[in-house]
Amino acid sequence: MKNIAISDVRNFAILGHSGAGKTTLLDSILFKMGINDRQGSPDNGSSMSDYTDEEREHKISIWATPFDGIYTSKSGKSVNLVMTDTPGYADFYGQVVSSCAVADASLIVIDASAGIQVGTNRAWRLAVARSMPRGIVVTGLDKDNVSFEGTLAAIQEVWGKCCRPATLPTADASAVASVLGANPPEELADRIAEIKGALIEYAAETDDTLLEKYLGGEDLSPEEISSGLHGAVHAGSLIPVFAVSGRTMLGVEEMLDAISLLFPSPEDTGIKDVEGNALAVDPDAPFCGHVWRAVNDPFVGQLSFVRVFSGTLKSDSEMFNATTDEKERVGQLLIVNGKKQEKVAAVTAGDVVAIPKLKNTSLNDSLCAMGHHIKVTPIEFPHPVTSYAVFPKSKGDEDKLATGISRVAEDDPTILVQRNEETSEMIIAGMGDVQLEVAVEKMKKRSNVEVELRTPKVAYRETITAAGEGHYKHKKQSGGRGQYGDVYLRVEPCSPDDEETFVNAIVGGAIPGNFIPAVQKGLVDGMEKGPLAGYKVINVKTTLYDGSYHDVDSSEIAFKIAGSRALHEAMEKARPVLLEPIMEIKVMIPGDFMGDVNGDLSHKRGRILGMGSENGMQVITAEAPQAELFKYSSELRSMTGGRGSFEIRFLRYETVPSNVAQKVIAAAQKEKEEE
Ligand SMILES: Nc1nc2c(ncn2[C@@H]2O[C@H](COP(=O)(O)OP(=O)(O)O)[C@@H](O)[C@H]2O)c(=O)[nH]1
Ligand SMILES: [Mg+2]
Repeated sequence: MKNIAISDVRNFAILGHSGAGKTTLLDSILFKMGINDRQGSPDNGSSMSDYTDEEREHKISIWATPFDGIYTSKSGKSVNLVMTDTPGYADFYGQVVSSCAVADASLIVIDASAGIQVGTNRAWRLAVARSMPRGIVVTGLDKDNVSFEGTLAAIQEVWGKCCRPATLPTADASAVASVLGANPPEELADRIAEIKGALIEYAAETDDTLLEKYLGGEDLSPEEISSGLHGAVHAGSLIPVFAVSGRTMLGVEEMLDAISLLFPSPEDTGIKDVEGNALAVDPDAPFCGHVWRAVNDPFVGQLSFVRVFSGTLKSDSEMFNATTDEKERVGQLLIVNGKKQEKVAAVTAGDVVAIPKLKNTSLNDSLCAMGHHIKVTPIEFPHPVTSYAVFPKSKGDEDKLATGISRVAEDDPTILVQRNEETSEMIIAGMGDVQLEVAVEKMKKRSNVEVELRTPKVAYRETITAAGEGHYKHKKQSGGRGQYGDVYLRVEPCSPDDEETFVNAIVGGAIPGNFIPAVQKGLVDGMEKGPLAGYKVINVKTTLYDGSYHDVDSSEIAFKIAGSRALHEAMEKARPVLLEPIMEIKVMIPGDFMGDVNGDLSHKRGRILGMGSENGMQVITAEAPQAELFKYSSELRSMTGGRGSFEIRFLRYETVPSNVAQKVIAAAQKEKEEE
């Protein structure tokens, strides 16, 4: 067990735009901490963080990867750093959401040669929404023609003066000095004195006694300054900015020293359970943790990653799953650093521990000490916005597909898999094409099944717009006993809320009572596949008003067939129409794209419902047919250079315009003929 106080734990998530340099920075931190004996890099596949096959192949981070180790500064002070490297690519945003849900702070990485980008803004908004204390890293300072001061000015312009340097580079970026340290390099002395003055003001403002002392003209002691700044970072009134090069390790040590001093500890964060009760962040309190990642990886096996919020968890013990109300047996506890695993006897608040082979536990479950029932708020993952129908490339691989697809969905909470009974398709839904492409590769590699993604079929519906009558006599005489069922019925439109959709108006026993359920069964069958194009029928009320029967030849099956056929005949006379799913879509974009996005939505048979702004983005709310939106995630990405995002949900069914309906009906007929 690590011999470190909870007040000396710093748990944070590393966030930012894809390619900003997060993983490179982390690799240099790991080298500095001695977790790695060399400096890994995502460029040549030696990164400790981007170690999975898919990350090495695509040369991007895909998974949230946690690290945990001890950092000892030059002064001899040790802290426990628990850090998660997150992907910047929008398709993998779910990983960022889960990392932030269990981190005490965030470190937002900005490439000095690119400035604030789409992914930086997305990370910032998430951190703000979660009220996370945060710091900013300006990296890439070894590159030509970059300026720390220039990037800082841009940051302050957008996010305000609360963003203040905690470390500063020399003009030639050969060294970095801590603003709070003694004996700064000559060339930085004036600038550091100026910033330090401002920082001391921040420190003083966090505490009334400090403020009094400061306003009275007294100097604050170094301890008072650092505890004041620690408070200011926690409150979000101060956002320290660090100058580094992840590549050359310039400023990495100075940054870690400052993080040790300034970032909050688990004790500061005031974690609450789902009912709002504060949890005691104390090794002696009852254990409480949350599963924020589940991994099924050939390298590391089956692991549940748990953030410990309070108490102590011991290996070879029992705990309680407060989400499923089941007892869970704990074997090993592992501190995992990429592919490296280290067994530990116990973990305490602030830690991220990996537990192998939990039987009754899945992602997003809360775990606690036996005899307790402590739950924290579950992570709310972003909803999938794009979907495809999945088919195995070779017939007969259906079973392998089912296993493969459920495995990828287990690892990634933003991938949902569902069978659409109406279209008989297996649907895989996710955040974007790259994510689903990676899922397809994984299925091939891990489950040995090659699959194809196609645009899903729309689950159209059929209904009627008028009343109509239908009659069908099912009569067969083929030797032996014949078949006889004769049905007259009427159909009329009804609303989805109507409870009575079948009326038996038979008088005088034209159809004997014992055959009525058979007619009804026939209607249910007939509604499953409508007369227009074989889609499910909705909002139709049927009245059975006449018929006839035969003493010997009438049977349930005969009345069932007659019911089903009479329904279709009646519907054909009742001006049947095709209905399609209409979705509500909420698109978030920077203002300059309003025209393009609006125009495109109108082209998609969309209706704009409203426009507004939210968190500095323009928001367009619209309704549009699902059929037009299957490719929206990639279309919006190319329209806005990745700066837009959207949410989508089902609203209702609506009549398909006749020109579109004709095509759908023709396609259905063709398919039927081919069968
Ligand atoms: N010159 C230079 N290149 C960097 C630096 N940090 C990252 N890179 C390069 O930028 C690319 C993206 O870096 P990566 O760490 O994968 O970015 P991430 O997507 O934010 O994790 C890689 O080719 C890195 O080698 C840096 O400090 N200096
Ligand atoms: Mg990365």
